[in-house]
Amino acid sequence: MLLEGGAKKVGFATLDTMKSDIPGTDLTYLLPEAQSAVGFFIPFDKDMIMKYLGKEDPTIRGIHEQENFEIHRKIWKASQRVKHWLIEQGYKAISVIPNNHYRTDVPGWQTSLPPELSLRYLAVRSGIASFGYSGNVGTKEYGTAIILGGIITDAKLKPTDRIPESEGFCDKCMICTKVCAFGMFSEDEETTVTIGGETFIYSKRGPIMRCAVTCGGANGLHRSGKFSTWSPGRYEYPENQIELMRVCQIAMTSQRKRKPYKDSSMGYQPASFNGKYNTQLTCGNCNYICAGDVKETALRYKTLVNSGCVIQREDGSLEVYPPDKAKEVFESMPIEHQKFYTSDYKNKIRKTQLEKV
Ligand code: B12
Ligand code: SF4
Ligand code: SF4
Repeated sequence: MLLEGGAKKVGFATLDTMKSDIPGTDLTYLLPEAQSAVGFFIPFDKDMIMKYLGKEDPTIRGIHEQENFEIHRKIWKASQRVKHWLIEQGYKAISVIPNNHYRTDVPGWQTSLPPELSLRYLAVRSGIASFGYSGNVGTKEYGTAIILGGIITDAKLKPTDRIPESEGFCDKCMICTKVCAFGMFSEDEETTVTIGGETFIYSKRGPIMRCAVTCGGANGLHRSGKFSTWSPGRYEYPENQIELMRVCQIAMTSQRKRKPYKDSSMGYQPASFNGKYNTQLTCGNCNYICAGDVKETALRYKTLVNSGCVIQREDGSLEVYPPDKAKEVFESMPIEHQKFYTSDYKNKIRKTQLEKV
């Protein structure tokens, strides 16, 4: 049923194989009677990834966002079909909401975003994918550009084996570490987790806010200044936690004052904002860059770093220019508009006043 619904690989885990001291692996949180879980994934379209990374034209962001939502919908539909079938057979079953749903019983969940069940841990333990250095999981065929799904049940399913470490797709080329504008994961430190007696290694996570402020669309400019995500935000790279919190506060407040991107997709409402503000997807670079094949990954990287920088006009439309031209066009816009995208504007106002004097 899952394969019919678009899944490329399906695996099984049990209470034993998911046993660990990490709360995100606890199958009984969503279903107290749980015995097993089913993990699966659906990949992104490879041509669309190239268009998105290459910012082929300003309409691509919206088209890609729709594809992303559509894959999540497919995952939900396929999970629900299996869930209902299991229930008809007399078992208990529940589908895992694939994203944007957290354990609201954990104090401060709005910033730590604890999953009800970590679909990555389920994926690696059930052997449908393995960890990439970025923390995204993937396979040799699809790289990390896959979206995960899961179903929990009290049926006793036979577990499938993990992918042995030596057979994983990640060759530590480290390209994924070069594409995150705000450096969400470490280039040299690793995290080790043990699940059901098996050990998995990936990069040490930085503060979640490094991703939230960029993937959430408030910032887009890469620390190199040479390319951006699809976000027109142009904030300085925060070197430490205090700087990060300062940038987050300014960038996220300003983001709410920007016009929505004028394209075919209006985004979604993140749970952590109480559904008050819409977010339009602008990054996912670490997820899309890795093709699972070193040559293809290098080509995607070349495409991204040469894709230019995005700016937003007063009417909400996005435009893409080479980095220097983007800076020039941005700086030619009224300061009242620039202030929604940079924290530099106070210096600019001061400079303009001085020039007038
Ligand atoms: C929370 C979340 C985020 C947060 C935090 C990411 C993170 N690393 O945890 C933010 C907003 C930053 C984020 C970003 C992204 N995400 Co996200 N996200 C999730 C979510 C809901 C849970 C992630 C998770 O499992 N974290 C746990 C582990 C893997 O992360 P960890 O920090 O190393 O875990 C430590 C602690 O968090 C703690 N812990 C783990 N679980 C729990 C639970 C509790 C209760 C507590 C207290 C602690 C705890 O113990 C761990 C070891 O120290 C899942 C959906 C789901 N239900 O699984 C999607 C998911 C992981 N996201 C996904 C994607 C694609 C992204 C992005 C690419 C953004 C995008 N455009 O979609 C980026 C990638 C960032 C990166 N390099 O990791 C995909 C990943 C697909 C893949 N191929 O791997 C998922 C699986 C959604 C899906 N259905 O496919 N995400
Ligand atoms: S880009 Fe892919 S293969 Fe290279 S280090 Fe990152 S996850 Fe591993
Ligand atoms: S989704 Fe973007 S901002 Fe978030 S960790 Fe990946 S590259 Fe960084």
